[in-house]
Parts: sequence; structure tokens; C-alpha cells
Amino acid sequence: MSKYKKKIVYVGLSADILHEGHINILKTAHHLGDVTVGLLTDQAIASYKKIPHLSYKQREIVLKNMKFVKKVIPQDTLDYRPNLNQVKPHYVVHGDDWKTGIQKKTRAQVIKVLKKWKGRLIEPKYTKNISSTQIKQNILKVGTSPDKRKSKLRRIMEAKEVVRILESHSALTGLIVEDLRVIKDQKYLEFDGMWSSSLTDSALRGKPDNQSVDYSTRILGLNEILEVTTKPIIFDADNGGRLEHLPYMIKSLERSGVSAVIIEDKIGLKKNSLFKNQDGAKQDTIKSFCQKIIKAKDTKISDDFLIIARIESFILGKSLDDAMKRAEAYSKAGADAILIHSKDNTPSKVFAFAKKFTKSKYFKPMVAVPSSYSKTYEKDLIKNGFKIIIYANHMMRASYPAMLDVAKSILINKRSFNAEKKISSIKEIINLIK
Ligand code: SPV
Ligand code: MG
Repeated sequence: MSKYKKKIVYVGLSADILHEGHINILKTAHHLGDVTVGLLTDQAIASYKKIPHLSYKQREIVLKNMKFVKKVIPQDTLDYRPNLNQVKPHYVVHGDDWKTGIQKKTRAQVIKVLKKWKGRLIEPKYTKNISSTQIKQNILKVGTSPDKRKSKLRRIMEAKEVVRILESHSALTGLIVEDLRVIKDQKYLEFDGMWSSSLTDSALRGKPDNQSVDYSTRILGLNEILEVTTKPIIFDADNGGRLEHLPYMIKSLERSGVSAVIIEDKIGLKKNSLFKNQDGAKQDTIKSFCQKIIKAKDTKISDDFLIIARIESFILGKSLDDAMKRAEAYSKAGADAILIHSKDNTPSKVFAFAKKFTKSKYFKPMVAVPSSYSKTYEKDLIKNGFKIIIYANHMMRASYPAMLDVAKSILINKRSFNAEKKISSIKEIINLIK
């Protein structure tokens, strides 16, 4: 045994998919001293890239059993400084790939904080042609299992400040949700999942949003989205239909890997909630709607599948008290989250609801659908306590005017050339799906 105390070496890792590049880093770190891995939590990872495939516990087990690793501690933020200030390592080891890109700032912070105790940053050369992000892309191409997909929504809800959902009515729109990534202000932005909307599923088939497109047809369409994506799906189930039929729909959705179903408390011939005129639309009694929630809860197999109750009180001109009474009752009946809907062009009613409900002992995560109050920024929804934001119809609304415009242009110009600058080239479309 050396009489000198071993040096402390800190390595921050996600360790979702371990490859030779990580082994190289850990080996280098191990040569320098005792390795403490700061294992990035789901929250820390979700702040700059996709939520990991494996849970924190699963990733921790792998690392704890590696010979190069002495200790594993959670790193709750992408920022290394809180952990470094505690551990005060002699060395931090990180691949040199973070000199550019989204982690550049993090690197600068590490160098600065290490100076306080004369610690050093060691940066082994990045192992070429291997990256876990690339491996993950390849795995995602193969697909996912229904259980993995289903559990993702709950995990994202725990890991992220807010869950951003975009409407998807086709496999192609599903691919947009799946693949689109934007970096703004050093932050990595993406949609977390898809909304299967009754409105756009109906419009796609040239039918009104009044349940004339049945669940079986919609679930068949959903399968095409499931085939090419891995992100979670929230299904708009209108009012869930008859109590006796509800279990079949719940079972089909859960079997497919859908993460959540939203059931609204309206009865009678269904009308879209954003119609100005809601004459004839009725709200279910609290008792009868709670029976639906209980039936759905009893039917589902896994805790990962969420039952979300949607309150239509504001749509039907009812009071905040009515909405609150319902929210508490639905929560008691077992709803996992509450969607409070409104067709006003300001969020004042849903925010008034949120203010009360966040203080209730029956509080459950809240869902917003800011279609009519679209000027509202996500940050304000977050500040008011909303956890899930659904952009409920925007892919359909984007495609229709674009198609109409091109169709008109062809008619007017009697050739397609004039429309070409507005549309994808044939090459783009061919290359879109590899
Ligand atoms: C849908 O997208 O079908 C919805 C949301 O249910 S809304 O259109 O606002 O009713
Ligand atoms: Mg709907």
C-alpha cells in the first residue's frame, strides 16, 4: 500500500449506453486515483438531451460494478460545480469533445471552479466514430417496446419542468415530433410526445369531431405512428364512450404502448370544445364521471398508464367552484392528472383554477391545452403550476392551408412550376425517409 493518499478523480457521466469511449475515460481516471462518478440524474440529462433509456438506478448498478469506479454519486444538474465544490477532486476527467457545442459553457465553469483548490481538468482525446447519441439513434430506428414507451411519459414528468406535447395525426407528423431538435440559448429543445387528437383524426378523414370516427379506426391510424416513433403518446378519448365499452378501449391503448388517455366530462352527441356555440352540450354528473375514472383505473394493468380527467366546466360557461369541485372529486376517484380546458382567448380562468387547485390536498399534475389562449408563453403556464402542455391541432392546421394554396396555384397557373418554391423538392421527399 502506498503511504500517500490516493488522489480523488471526478468523472461526470450519463452512462445510458456505455461504449469504449467511456472505458477510455474511466481507465485514464483510474490511473490518476480513486474515481468518483457523478452520475447525471434524469433531470440533469433531460436539461440538454433526450431522457435516458435506462433509469438512474439501472445506470447506477452498472457503474457501481465496474472495476475502475470507486464511488457513484448523483449529479443533479448539467452544471458540475455543486458536486465539485463538495468533492473537491484533484482531477476532473472528460473527453475533449465538450470544447465545442452545448457543453462548452459547462467546461469553462469546471476549469474555473477547479482553480480554487488547484485541481486539474484532464481531457483524453475523444474516441472517434463512436458516440452514445449515435448508438441511440440507431437503436431508436429499430423501435421501442410498448412497455418502454408507455413508462416514458411518467419518467419525463418527473425529470422535466414541463412536458411539451404536439398533435400528431399521421406517421409523418409523428416523425416531426420524434426527430425535431432545436438549440436556443444553449438549451436543447424538443417535443416530448404526441397528442392523438379526436379533432384532427376526424378532420384527416373528412369527418366532424363528433365521434363519427370510431375508436377502432383511430387506433388503427395510431398504429402507423407507433411503428415509426418511440416517444410517448397521449390519446384523446372524448368522453370515453359507454361505461361498458370503456375497458376495451383502455386495454387496446395500453397494449399499444400509449402512455395516457384523456377522458372529458361531457355527455350526449359530442361537439368540439372550441365551438363557440355549445348549445345542447351537457356535462356529466360528478358521480357518473367518477364511475368512468374508477372503471378505467380498474382496467389498466400498469401504474405507468395514466388516466387524465378533463374538466369542461369553463367550456360550458360554468363557475370556478364547479370546476374545483369536479377536480377534487375526479382526483379522489383516482385520476392521475387533471386537464382544465377553456376556449377563452386569455388564460385567466385556467390560471384562477390553477391557483386554487395547487393548494388543494387533492392536487394532481395539471394539463393545459392553450389553443385559444395561444399568446400565453410556456413559462407562464409553468409558473402557474402546469406540468403538461398540449399543442392540440397545429400540425393539421399547418398542412391544410399549405395544401390548399398549392392546389390553387396549379389551377390558376395551369402548371405546377409556380408552386415549386413553396413545396419540398422531390429529392427532399425521397431523402426524408431513409
Ligand atoms: C382535440 O384536439 O380533439 C381536443 C382538444 O379534444 S379541443 O379541440 O380543444 O377540444
Ligand atoms: Mg378532442
